[in-house]
Amino acid sequence: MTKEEEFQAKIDRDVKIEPKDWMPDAYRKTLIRQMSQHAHSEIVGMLPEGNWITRAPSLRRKVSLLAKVQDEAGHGLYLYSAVETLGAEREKTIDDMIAGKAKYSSIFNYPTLSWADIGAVGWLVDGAAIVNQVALQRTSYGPYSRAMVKICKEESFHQRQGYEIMMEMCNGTKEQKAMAQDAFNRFWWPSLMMFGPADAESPNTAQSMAWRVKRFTNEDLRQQFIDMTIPQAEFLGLTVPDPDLKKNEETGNYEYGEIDWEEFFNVIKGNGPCNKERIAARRNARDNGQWVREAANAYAEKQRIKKKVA
Ligand code: BYC
Repeated sequence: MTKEEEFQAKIDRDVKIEPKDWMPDAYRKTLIRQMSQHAHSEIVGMLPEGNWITRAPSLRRKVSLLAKVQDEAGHGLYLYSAVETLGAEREKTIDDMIAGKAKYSSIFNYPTLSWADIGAVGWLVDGAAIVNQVALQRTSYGPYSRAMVKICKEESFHQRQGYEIMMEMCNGTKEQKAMAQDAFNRFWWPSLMMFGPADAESPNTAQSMAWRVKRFTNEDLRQQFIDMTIPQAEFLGLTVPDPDLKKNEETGNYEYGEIDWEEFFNVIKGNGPCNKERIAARRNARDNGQWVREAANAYAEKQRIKKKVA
């Protein structure tokens, strides 16, 4: 058996690949691409929500939003550490994102215009993230799969935090219900786009499925999310902004209208409503944090020399 065949046989037996194991270069590259983009998404995802921390309507809401945003920072850090186990440099992956060479999730290029958007983000965006990440708990690369287990536990609190905001607004005044509906209208379609292009338009899916990096296709996960979310929208008394949505009684799945793929590709090319603002915020954070990284490295170096001398 060649090294490649041995590797694939291991994958087929569902044995996890660990950092020191032999792996094809293309597998390593795919993981670095997906995992670093996942890490960037967690960090950029803090921005639209962070926007509402100072304006949360009560202390209780502020505390839970703060905790959620802090969790996202943690998720980014686990994922950057997992990327480093593949030999990639964290700083280089961040530079690639700032230069527009590496992506982050399209969803974070939409603005959060009202408090109801914080409800919609928790409910829909974290809801979509959970569907994707529950599947990734079984991904073939050990460190990624283990990071996902911890992340999923925290995401379910995030989703409930969002849904609770939506429940309260939908049971509130007419104006609050209208705000919830407006947030739903704006976040529904971009949430569906989070799962990526249709399978026929997804260049990476076939190989990633064969390597079990991805356990389901983009369309399978999107369908799972829709089937899970429609009953939740009905419970809230919200109208799904899709006139073509209907349940197929035979399959039990909801059939949905055409996704605006032109909008999606435009957003991932850098032309969404907030792309420039998000990248500028990340660039500032990198540049303003440079002295902290230099000081930390200098301190670590000093400790290393001290140890060597002693
Ligand atoms: N946005 O061949 P495809 C969160 C790109 S954050 C932008 O299907 P793949 C949270 C794709 O990268 C959730 N780009 O790719 C945080 C590829 O371009 P490149 C983040 C997208 O990798 C804070 C091209 O389109 N979750 O949970 O097989 C607050 C062709 O696509 C998107 C993850 O990152 C998109 N939506 O499948 C709240 C999950 N979709 O890379 C919540 C991990 C596609 O060749 N990632 N593209 O230049 C994945 O599961 C997969 O990478 C994807 C895409 C399903 C996203």
